[in-house]
Amino acid sequence: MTKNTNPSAHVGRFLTVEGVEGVGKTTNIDFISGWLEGQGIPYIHTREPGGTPLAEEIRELLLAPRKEQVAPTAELLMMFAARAQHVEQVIKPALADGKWVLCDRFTDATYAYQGGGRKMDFNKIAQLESMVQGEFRPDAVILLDLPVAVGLARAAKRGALDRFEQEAESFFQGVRDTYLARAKESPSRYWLVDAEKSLDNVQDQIAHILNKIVSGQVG
Ligand code: T5A
Repeated sequence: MTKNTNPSAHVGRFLTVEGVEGVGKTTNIDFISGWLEGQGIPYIHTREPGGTPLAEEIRELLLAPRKEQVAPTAELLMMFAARAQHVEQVIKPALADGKWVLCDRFTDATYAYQGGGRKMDFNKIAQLESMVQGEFRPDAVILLDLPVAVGLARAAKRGALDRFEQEAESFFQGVRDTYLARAKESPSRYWLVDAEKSLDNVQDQIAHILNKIVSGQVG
């Protein structure tokens, strides 16, 4: 791999990776990390919910299976509480330092899971997004897409299911539909990847996208 000499590669970019359960985010984020290293692009890798000690504690609260029903509003507020901490303590400082931020999920996941999955009002999510982030948004979203049943089967092979993974298939169908609708609404920000293909094929698609992002092309 030749190093990137394009000066725009050395301006911090905020890149997020999204998709339903088992779509291969973790696997492909490792691939993206290797690609950025190969290009000599400074970056940090982080995740949501989480990314700071406080936000990671909130993640544990959110993901732990529990007998008590979690009120959707409580879940939504915890997602944004973790995000507020993460954006201020980690994401913005890294971007200000000229680093790329590679983030496993961000606010698009809130629209997809709390909006599309839990059926919470998208306007309420937008209000919180505005309160926590102002106009701050990812520069690019890589959306890994596959049929829900395929992703759930992959996720089930990994062992114990967290609180979200225990939801019904219809919940994840709402998640996937919302991601796809958002990608359609904002084609300049979303890059769609067919994640049902073999891992080699998926990573070829991602490398192609990364080359375009580095060279400043839109989605
Ligand atoms: N959440 C999050 C919200 O509800 N609202 C929010 O605002 C946010 C930010 C935690 C949960 O929080 C929710 C969504 C989530 O339920 P998470 O940790 O990102 O988020 O949880 P998961 O989606 O479960 O992420 P995982 O990392 O556990 O799964 P991945 O990354 O999608 O899948 P991965 O890479 O582990 O791959 C799964 C398996 O498939 C294989 C892999 O080898 C692995 O075994 N695989 C393939 N197999 C065949 N072909 C391919 N192309 C393959 N790619 C991967």
